[in-house]
Amino acid sequence: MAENIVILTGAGISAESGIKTFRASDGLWENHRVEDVATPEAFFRNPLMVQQFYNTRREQLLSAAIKPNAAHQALARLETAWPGQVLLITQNIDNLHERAGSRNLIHMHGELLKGRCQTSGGLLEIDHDLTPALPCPLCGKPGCLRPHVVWFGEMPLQMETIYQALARCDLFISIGTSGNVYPAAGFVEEANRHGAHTIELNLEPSQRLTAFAEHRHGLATDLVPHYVD
Ligand code: BJW
Repeated sequence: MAENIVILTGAGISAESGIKTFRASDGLWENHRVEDVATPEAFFRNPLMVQQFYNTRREQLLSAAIKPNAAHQALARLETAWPGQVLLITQNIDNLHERAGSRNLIHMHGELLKGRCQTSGGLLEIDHDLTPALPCPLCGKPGCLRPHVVWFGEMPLQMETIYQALARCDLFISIGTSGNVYPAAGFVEEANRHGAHTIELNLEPSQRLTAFAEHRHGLATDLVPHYVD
């Protein structure tokens, strides 16, 4: 029977498409660490600042310059060609995996091009700036529509499906993530526990390096097509 593959991606896979990673030396946003902006407390205290963080990133994602790269494309090819199951779990809120053609995809930290009504939980496609004064199209309350992203202290999305897939997988591949943020940083142990082969593909050794059976270091656009094809 064909092997089941689970792939976890992080900001490093989109770096060569022109999207900044979080923890690189130039990864600060207007001198704020992501840990200080991406929290429900920050949104409560200063919704304008947090909305601006996501407005800037949404505008960038929608610009013509940002496109899927060879690593996103290689993973989409793998999903089509592989006889077993390939589940792609991304921590990224950009849409570059789906634009490259990946379909069996979980956005565990949400999606930049969606907003969520805090009253009803309903989701909306968003291609414009959000501001605290804007009435929510779903419930009418000003400032109610928030970015559909998972902040620190919030539960990442589709965790049950993810843990079920990790329990069944034969191969776990982690690409372009620093291994600083849980629960994603713990997926390698879960895969190990269930007997999967585990491999890290990253620019540099991650925080979780020693948990992986195998690692390769370099640019995602080199490593991923080479590994997959
Ligand atoms: C390249 C490259 C190239 C560059 N090619 N590679 C203490 C211990 C353990 C846990 C906790 C703790 N205290 C608090 C926690 C929990 C907390 C947490 O992990 N905090 C840490 C800071 C310690 N986690 C949470 O709160 C999460 N929720 C939670 O735990 O709920 C409870 C729960 C319980 C039980 C089960 C399940 C849940 C929620 C985390 C939400 C994270 N949200 C963010 C922001 C929102 C989305 C957004 O704005 O985009 O998500 S934070 C930010 O970090 C973002 C990312 O998805 C995430 C991960 O970052 P990533 O992708 O790894 O990026 P970088 O920049 O760190 O790394 C990039 C890597 O790429 C680097 O290694 C480069 O070398 C490499 N690279 N160029 C290949 N060209």
